[in-house]
Amino acid sequence: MFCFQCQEASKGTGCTVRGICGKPEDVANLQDLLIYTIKGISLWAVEGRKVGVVNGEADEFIMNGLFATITNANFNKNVFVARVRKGLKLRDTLKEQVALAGGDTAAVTHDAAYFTGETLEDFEKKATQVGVLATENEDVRSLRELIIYGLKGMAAYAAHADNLGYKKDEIFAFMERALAETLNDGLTADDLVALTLETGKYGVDVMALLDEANTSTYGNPEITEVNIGVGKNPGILISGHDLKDMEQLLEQTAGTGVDVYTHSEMLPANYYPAFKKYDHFVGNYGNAWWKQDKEFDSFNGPILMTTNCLVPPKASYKDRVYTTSNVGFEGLIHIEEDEKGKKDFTQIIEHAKKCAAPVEIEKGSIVGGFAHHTVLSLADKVVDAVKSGAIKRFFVMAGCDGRMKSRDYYTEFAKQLPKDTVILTAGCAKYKYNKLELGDIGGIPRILDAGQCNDSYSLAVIALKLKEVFELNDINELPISYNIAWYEQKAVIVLLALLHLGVKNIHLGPSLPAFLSPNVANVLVENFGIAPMGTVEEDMKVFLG
Ligand code: FSO
Ligand code: SF4
Repeated sequence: MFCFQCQEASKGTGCTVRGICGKPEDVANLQDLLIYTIKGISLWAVEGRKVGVVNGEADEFIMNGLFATITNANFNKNVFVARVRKGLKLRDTLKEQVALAGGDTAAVTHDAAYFTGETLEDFEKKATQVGVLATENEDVRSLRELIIYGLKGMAAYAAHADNLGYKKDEIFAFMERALAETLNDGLTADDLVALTLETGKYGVDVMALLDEANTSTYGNPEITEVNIGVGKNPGILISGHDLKDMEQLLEQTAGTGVDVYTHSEMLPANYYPAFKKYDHFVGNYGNAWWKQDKEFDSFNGPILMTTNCLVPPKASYKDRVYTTSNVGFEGLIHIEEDEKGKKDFTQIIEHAKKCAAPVEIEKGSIVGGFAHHTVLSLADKVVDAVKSGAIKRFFVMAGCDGRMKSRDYYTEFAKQLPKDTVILTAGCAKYKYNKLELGDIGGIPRILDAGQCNDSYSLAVIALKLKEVFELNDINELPISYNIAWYEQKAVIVLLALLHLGVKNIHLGPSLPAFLSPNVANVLVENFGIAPMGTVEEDMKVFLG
């Protein structure tokens, strides 16, 4: 195996025996083969679109396949074997559709569009030939993977929007074109850089689409005080990012005597008006994903993982973890949806009834809900505070949290920020500082949490609005600095989206991606001023002059 897609890539170069995330070698290889299969489907999808063939099933298969290979999403070998098998069938159906519609089938020559296999042995053999290292030139490999990881993040966000009935054909068409181009040996490094930036453009589009899906379905997030203590009833803990799952779980648990708590990236569900009507929605339990090995233990009740980040579960709570959608782990019960998009959570609810109430690990509350609608409704106040000098600078500290000790930097950075600065956050990165007492500036809290990592879109909307209000020509003239923490591939699409919007001088930590070759890293440094995280003191000087 060779995998270097996340921030924890072994030795800063790549995992070669078993992932630091716990992904075993056979699963890593089968994920490579699924990506290769998806590229093959994409070759036909691109050709098909030229003659009016659009296959919705293939679009969804590609989206979900990308999503399932994101770090900490799916560790189940059987899922990948089944998906490769299904993918090959879909690919061949699409090929026939293209031929029937008079498409240029001879134009498609790549092996990914034709290879065959049926048994596990066939797949395992093929998988070793089509992984990341199959691209020999390290710069081309780096750019191809940068694009693919951006697409994985894009696919995750597209999938959440799709679950709420929002989709855009342009986004599927782009994913397919970009995937097909990662097999094109005729592209130059410059072509691939251009495609990387274009990926950022569609990153903005997909986050806007998901924002529309979430806010039209559940209302605009509101300023909310979220309880972090516990009640007396048994509870179900829901983690991941999918709000449709959240809605269905709340509906089905109402009146059962079972409470619902959010974990990690589901915390922002507390900010949506549609979910506030449920009295048994108690609040948030615990912290970012990587603390689940302790927090799932003390929670006592069942846990529903709607997306990443799943950590291979410990024996002490393994029988209480349920998965759904693209999450998977051998031995855990997986909840499927029916044809109408409904999921039956009865067995989780019945399981919860037999469990003790959660052990209280924290008390009190945290405040969030500062997505674009709320912040823009406070725009006058914010603008006045900037004009009067009460707020000197904003720090966008969005992204991910993770278990590396070096991430303590972000806690320290937040603590040392001058009192006339405000942190704008989104994603699980917030858990590094969202329980600090940083106070407020004239009633504006010094930490404004917009929501999940996809709600980084909100931060971009806020920045663009401020640029307009202050009549600036360039988003970089705003008093906003970007100190982003990344971990997995959703952070890659967020980063590419910010680059597309013209944001410069982003600091990225706790380490630069292993998949950036020295030359590609240089392109990012020279054209966008991307810089690695330094020490808190050094960075504070750089940001504050
Ligand atoms: Fe975190 Fe995991 Fe949202 Fe990621 S829970 S690390 S960027 O999956 O998606 O922020
Ligand atoms: Fe290693 Fe990250 Fe890949 Fe897991 S996802 S195998 S930790 S690089």
